[in-house]
Amino acid sequence: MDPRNGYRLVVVANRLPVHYDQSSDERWLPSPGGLVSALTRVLQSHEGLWLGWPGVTHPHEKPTSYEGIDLQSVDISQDEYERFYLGFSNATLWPLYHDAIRSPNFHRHWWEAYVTVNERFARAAARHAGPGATVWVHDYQLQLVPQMLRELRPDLRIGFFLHIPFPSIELFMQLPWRRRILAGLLGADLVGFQEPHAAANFSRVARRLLGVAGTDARLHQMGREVRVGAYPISIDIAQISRLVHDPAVRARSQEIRAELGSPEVVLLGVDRLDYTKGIQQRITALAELYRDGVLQAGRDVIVQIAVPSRESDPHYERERRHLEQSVSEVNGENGQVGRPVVHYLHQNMPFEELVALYLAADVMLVTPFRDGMNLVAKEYVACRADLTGRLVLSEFAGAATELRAAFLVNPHDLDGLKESITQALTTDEKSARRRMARLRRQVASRDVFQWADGFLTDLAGRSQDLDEVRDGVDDEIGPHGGPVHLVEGADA
Ligand code: GDG
Repeated sequence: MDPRNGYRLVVVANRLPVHYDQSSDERWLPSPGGLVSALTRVLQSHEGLWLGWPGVTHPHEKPTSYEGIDLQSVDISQDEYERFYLGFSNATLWPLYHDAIRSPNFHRHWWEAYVTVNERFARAAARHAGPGATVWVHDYQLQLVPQMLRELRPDLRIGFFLHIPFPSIELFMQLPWRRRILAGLLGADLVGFQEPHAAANFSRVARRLLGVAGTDARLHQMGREVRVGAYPISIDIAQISRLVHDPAVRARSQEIRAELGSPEVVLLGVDRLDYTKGIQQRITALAELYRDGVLQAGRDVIVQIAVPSRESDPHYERERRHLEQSVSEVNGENGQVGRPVVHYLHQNMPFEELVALYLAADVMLVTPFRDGMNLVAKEYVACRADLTGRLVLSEFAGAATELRAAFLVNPHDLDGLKESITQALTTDEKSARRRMARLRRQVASRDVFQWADGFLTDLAGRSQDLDEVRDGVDDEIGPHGGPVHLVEGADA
């Protein structure tokens, strides 16, 4: 491909797949994760371009390539960082789309910055995409880009995928700019969500608010057809399998158990430190289980990894303070010198270490109040090749739509949370193994590469008709890894 004629495939995401690291000589380091691997591989095979913000407001030098793919930076000023990123993206849309578990703030000057930055992304995509190219736009920070881009470049094929939940109509209606956001998304040819329920929420609110015609799967907007579907994201299963069978990782997992004092049971939580993840509530439930005698100091140990996130945001800072206070209270009441009951780490770690932790954990606690998918749940399952391990999973994580064999829980219900953890701890081995086998079959049915291929295949229009796929599939996952058949709990 000759970049002067434009790229055949452009991924547009708020962040580039690299980040600036001041403590490193290399400066630009890869941002790890299955999504980055999947999109990188797709872009490599199409010689495509990744367009995004490098994560710093005034980079001295900009990254131009990563793993053989071209990168194009979109700049964001400090003022825009505050209004577009911290403000509208993370303090308006993020809480609103996560069931408003914190009150969303609505400010016109934040919205203005959101429009300006989305325009900049759309113009950059329009500049770099070749004739008739495919542009895949990602996530809630860029919901206006599809329509803006279509106006600039009607020849493009545009896909949009939302990584977080799409809220119920009642909540979405709160948004003062709700029509603009909907119109922005309807600029795409295919709008993808993590769950059928989210897809249905979107189609219904589009019909109600904009009077758009169509079904939950197909909408008709100004003479165009917009397809809507669920494409539940997955993980890099092969990478995890490699690590699970790596002797060094296995040895490390045993070492971790020894370092924890060789307890009988290790319970693990791994989350970005975010109020949506329900970490605080989980620690409260665990503290009560120690008090009730279900958990015993010395016998049962908790490891909570809270990955630093959005640290410049005062809400996140407060969340961290509360959490750390709770952790210290549980340890104060139940721990011994050199033997805390909660091992709390507020840090990033290499993925190998994370896999060693997954291998070391008997019970995995994934209890967000709301989550688009939650990849940690799938990663844990992918690690348990010997069918050991028990997964406690929130009903409000997108992953619960697929992982029905987990110990499902409503994290708002503290007693229910305690009961589910107790059930996970006490269920007999045979039925726990049966559950894990079912979970593993589900996770193995599609990896993140099939997810990306599935979305792009449908965007290219080469796949079966979406409705046909829906009508013809009984289990949760369709061919090409998506779309997904409507499941229990989704509205009729
Ligand atoms: C959004 C949506 C949706 C965590 N700590 C470390 C580390 N991780 C990796 C995990 C996992 C990923 O980060 C976290 O993924 P989640 O899905 O849990 O969460 P979000 O960051 O909230 O992501 C979410 C996702 O987008 C994808 O669509 O599932 O619902 O909110 O892969 O392994 N990786 C490394 N070190 C760590 O310390 N290397």
